Amino acid sequence: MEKLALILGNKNYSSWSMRAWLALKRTGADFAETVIPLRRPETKQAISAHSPSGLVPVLRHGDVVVWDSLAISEYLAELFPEAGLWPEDPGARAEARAVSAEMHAGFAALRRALPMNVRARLSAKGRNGDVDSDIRRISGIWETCLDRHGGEFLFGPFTIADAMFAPVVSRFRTYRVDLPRTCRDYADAVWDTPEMRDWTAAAETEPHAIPDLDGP
Ligand SMILES: N[C@@H](CCC(=O)N[C@@H](CS)C(=O)NCC(=O)O)C(=O)O
Repeated sequence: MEKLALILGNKNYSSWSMRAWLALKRTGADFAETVIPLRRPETKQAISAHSPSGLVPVLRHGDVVVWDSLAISEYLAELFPEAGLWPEDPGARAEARAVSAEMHAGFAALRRALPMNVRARLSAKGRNGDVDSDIRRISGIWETCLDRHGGEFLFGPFTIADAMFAPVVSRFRTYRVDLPRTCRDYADAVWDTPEMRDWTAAAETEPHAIPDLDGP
């Protein structure tokens, strides 16, 4: 098989990159990774050398180029069926796709007010009613999935749906968001996966800071 290469933004700040990277790690496949620091003078040109949309993450696999986190995850699920990246049951799989799509397309208020910053602990300055309603909806999704399908993760074993919500898990830690008990346990389980630990360890020591996102 051609070697897989994933092009990412900073591990500390790039929430979309985290999703694709976690999905790829779960396949167990060998891959090369390139981190492009975001918000620097050379960023745009560096990303455009790989990505038709000018955004990361991008997966390259021979002639195939996939430049969106959810599309990358779908591609990996097809390439590595044995990795169980989606639930086996068609109904559960449809639900996992629905919550993943909801995360992919939604929660703009939360994203704006609580940007991902893995290594920081900050106060949530821009938290308002819209952010609270995003937090309630996300907690509701987690509770419903855990109740209907869960073991440790939303659909039992770790799937793409968990990778899609992993940056939210990090945001909730950074901004010390209070959660119902079940959601707290779920968030801890995601945070404690070996893949997430690898990612957060790399984020801790990454040299490139974005001062605007680091708070006062
Ligand atoms: N829908 C895209 C969104 C990707 C995205 O917005 N990526 C951000 C980084 S997290 C980016 O590339 N920004 C370009 C820049 O900051 O120059 C996906 O799911 O991959």
